[in-house]
Amino acid sequence: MSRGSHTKWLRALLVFCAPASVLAEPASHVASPTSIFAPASTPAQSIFGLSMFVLAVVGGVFVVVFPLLAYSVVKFRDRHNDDHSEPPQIYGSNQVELAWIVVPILIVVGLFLATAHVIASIQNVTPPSGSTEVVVIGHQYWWEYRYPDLKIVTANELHVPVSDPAHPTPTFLTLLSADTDHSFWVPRLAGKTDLIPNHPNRMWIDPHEAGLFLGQCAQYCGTQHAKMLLRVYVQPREEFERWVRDQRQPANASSASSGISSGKRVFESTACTNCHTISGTAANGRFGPDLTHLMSRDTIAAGAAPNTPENLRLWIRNPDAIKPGSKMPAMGLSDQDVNALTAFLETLH
Ligand code: HEC
Ligand SMILES: [Cu+2]
Repeated sequence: MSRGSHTKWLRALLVFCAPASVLAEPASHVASPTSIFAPASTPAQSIFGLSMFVLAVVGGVFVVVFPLLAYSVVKFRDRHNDDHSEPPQIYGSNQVELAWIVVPILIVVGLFLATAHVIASIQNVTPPSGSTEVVVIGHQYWWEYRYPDLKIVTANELHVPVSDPAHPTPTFLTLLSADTDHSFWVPRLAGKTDLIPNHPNRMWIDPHEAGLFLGQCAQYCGTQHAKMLLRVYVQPREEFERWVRDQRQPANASSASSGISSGKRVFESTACTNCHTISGTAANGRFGPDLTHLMSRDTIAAGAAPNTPENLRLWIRNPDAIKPGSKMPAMGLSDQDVNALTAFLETLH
């Protein structure tokens, strides 16, 4: 072999081994915030364990089969001095035939049982006391979150408490859709579950550590499907309870300055109220996100943009500038009205 072909083989080997080195990296160093290799919740851990088991089994098959294949390819390759007559033929061998039927069946049955076990262990869980119930409603292109017991309605940023594995306080999600199919997938917390119109689905998460967990609508649902991002804020118990208290307050629609009160007037006298709710005002629309505590959110439009005054102004003037094809219309308001509206929205803590 020449030097050139040596480096070629080496490079091929490196490409081949790269995925394995990703697996070997410790969970905390995983670069992607949506890595399935860094599970932080029981359902995600079970799925991760199953993936590793399947990978080990198929890896074992590969390790046995590939060298045999490579050996035969090299050993029995066409040589120039071959006489090209047929090798001796063998008909029927009970041992060989049994081996290649029974062994694969055992492997497939093993994979089937392991998968069925994981599915059952995730699905057959009844909510323990102390668990949180959330109704998740998928909309084109945003998420509605309702906490029926806590009487909270919010959007796009799901808040849940940390669950100590010794005393689990999981969060159970009932998944609904207002229009078409969506799919809830936060890879570090759980597997993917669809939101299907007229077919409520259930899933649960019990995040073991605090932090922000990201995901993405995982079922194509229309033009802005790609900007239908999932943000799950996992908080220590006290912090979560503080969030709950704040969300239960009525809107802080103080009209301290004349700019703010004129913004409130614009809001209440235009179609905003048909699509949006602000508790304590006449606005009770449900087509768009609840804005009662808009300023408690880090992002707007399902994670499409940070929640800054500039982005709010841009969004109200022309939603398509941030999310082309979103279901909120540009209202054609004057600059003055847009500024007043933005000032008003910024009081919604
Ligand atoms: C026809 C219904 C409709 C009208 C009218 C409407 N909106 Fe919206 N609005 C939506 C929808 C739908 C979304 C979610 C868009 C998305 O994320 O894809 C939205 C999102 C928003 C958001 C971002 C909220 C968040 O948490 O992501 C703000 C702020 C907002 N609208 C303000 C307004 C204001 C102010 C008006 C009046 C000038 C208004 N909207 C009029 C439907 C409407
Ligand atoms: Cu979607």
